[in-house]
Order: sequence, then C-alpha cells, then structure tokens
Amino acid sequence: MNIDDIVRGIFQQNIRSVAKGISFVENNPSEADLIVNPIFEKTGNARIIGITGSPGAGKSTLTDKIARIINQKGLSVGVIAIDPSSPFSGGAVLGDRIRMNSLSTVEGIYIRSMATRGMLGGLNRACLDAVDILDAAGFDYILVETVGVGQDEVDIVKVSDLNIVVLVPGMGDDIQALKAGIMEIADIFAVNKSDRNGVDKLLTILNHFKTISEKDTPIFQTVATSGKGVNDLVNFLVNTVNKKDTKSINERRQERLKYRLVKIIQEKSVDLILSKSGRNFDDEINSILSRKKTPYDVANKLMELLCK
Ligand SMILES: Nc1nc2c(ncn2[C@@H]2O[C@H](COP(=O)(O)OP(=O)(O)OP(=O)(O)O)[C@@H](O)[C@H]2O)c(=O)[nH]1
Ligand SMILES: [Mg+2]
Repeated sequence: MNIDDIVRGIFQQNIRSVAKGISFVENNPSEADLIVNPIFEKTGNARIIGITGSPGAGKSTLTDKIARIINQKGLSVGVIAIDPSSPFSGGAVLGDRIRMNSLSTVEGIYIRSMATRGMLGGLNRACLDAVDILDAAGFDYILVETVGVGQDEVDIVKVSDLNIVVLVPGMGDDIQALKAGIMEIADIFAVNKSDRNGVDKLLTILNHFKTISEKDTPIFQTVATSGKGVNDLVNFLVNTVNKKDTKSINERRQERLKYRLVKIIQEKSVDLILSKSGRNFDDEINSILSRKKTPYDVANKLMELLCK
C-alpha cells in the first residue's frame, strides 16, 4: 500500500489504512510529514480527551467503558493507549482490540497501543501524528491514555481538550498524586476502584485540594470493572467539551500546536545531529568524562552540525 492509498483510506475511515498510517508515522520519523501534510487540513474536529493516572489505576478499563458509552451516543471513538507495560490486558478488551484493529469501524471504536520506546519522557511526536490521523479519519472523540509518571501527566494537558485524572483509594496514591503535580491538570477527577476501602479519605484530600486551589473540579466515583458511575462521568464530559467556551478551547489548541512544533524541531534536530555525526559520541563523551570539555561545549559544537 503506498502513501496515497493510505491517505485516501484514512479519509474513508478505513481502519486498515488508519492502522497503516499510524505504523508509518511511528516507524518513519523523518517521513511522517508524507502522511500528516496531506491530511492536516481535515483535522481539528475531534474532541481530544486525556486520561492519566498512576500505573494500575484502572485507566484502560475506564477508557474502554468511556469509549463504549460515547459510542452508544452514536459517536465514533479512537483510543490511543501510551502504555508500554500492559496495554489493554483485560481479556475482553484485548479481544475487542484485535477485532477492531483488523476489521472495520462497524463498532465505531478503534483502539491502538503505542509504545514509549525512544521517548525521552512524555508524549512523543508519533502520538501527536496518530491523533491527527484519527482526527482526519473523522473520529468524533479521541481518548489518549497515559501513565502518570515522569513528565507524562504534564504533557497530556498540552494535547487534550479535557483531562481526566484517575485516582484510586489506598496505596498512598492520594498523597503521591498531590506531590506529582498531577492534580493541577485535572478537569475531571475519577475516583476509580471506589468499591475499595479508603474512598472517604481520598475524597477528603481531593476536597481539600479543591478548596486550596479554588478550582471546582468535579469528582466522579467509578468502578471501571462494572461500569458503575461511568455514565455520569461521560455525560459531564460530553456536555463540557460541547459547551466549553471557544476561548479556552482555542487557548489549549494553541498550546498544543506550540508544543507540537517544539517536539518536531527537537526530533528533527536530534536526528540530523545523529546522522551527521555518524551516531557515535564516544570521543565527545570521553572528553567530557576527562573534564577536557563541558557538556555545553560539546552540545554547542554538535549543534553547529545543524547549519552545515
Ligand atoms: N476492584 C476494582 N478493580 C479495578 C477497577 N478498575 C480496574 N480494576 C482492575 O485493576 C487492574 C488494572 O486495570 P487497568 O485498566 O489495566 O489499569 P491501568 O491504569 O490501565 O494500568 P497500566 O496501563 O498498566 O498503568 C485490572 O486488574 C482491572 O481489572 C475498579 O474500579 N475496581
Ligand atoms: Mg493501561
């Protein structure tokens, strides 16, 4: 299948083409524009929702339920799970994923896992390209699941129209989350695994956070495995992204484009430097190790390669 066929297929919401397009931008960083350029004009219509939280918080299970409920409203949903460890490992969910990856959009849900390989933390350029592909394919909603460790939880805010932060009672998570700076990015809190002990304690902490931050972030108690509470969350979500004043959506989108430009420039610069320097920094690293040069000296010298 050539690029033109892939692009045409994306416009026709052909799932095979969508999958091929995403694989292409993942595997061919220096040629991703071959796909993104011709589709870009058709992007900007999807609602992009970030779903983040600690490992094992139930993000994938919740994402799956959210996707189904949105889909039941007659809307199509694309899911990108940035999840190196256990992407959609639940049996039924995995079965769906294989089915959806390989067949059509009959169900209107497409789930794609993307590896974090090669990422220096956070969402990478390929993920943003994949969002474009789903957007151009006409998916109404795009859900992006990331594990809230490192920089991820801060990055997700830069790509999404609305963020759900998934918290769970117990495990000291409540306190850690406050530290991780994950709280500030939430437009919705999902207190998942609310069938477990410790919900009240977590709610107390969240309400305290709301008081001090003066943000009226809604809290939904969910049990992702049974679906309890997820309907209410989705209704709020859909209403919010539909009525959200254009100013704040536009601000977020500007932020998203700025972030994306930086990501593209970073990746292209590093690629160029790596290829022009023969991908071998041993001499430079040894000169830093022996304190003959500083890391800044070496970086500046390598960056001169960009202009050559
Ligand atoms: N008791 C209970 N278990 C849940 C709930 N939601 C998810 N689980 C279970 O928690 C485990 C982890 O769920 P996942 O959906 O894979 O969690 P995740 O956050 O996507 O995990 P990673 O992507 O690996 O970080 C699974 O065994 C789920 O069945 C819930 O509301 N209650
Ligand atoms: Mg997961």
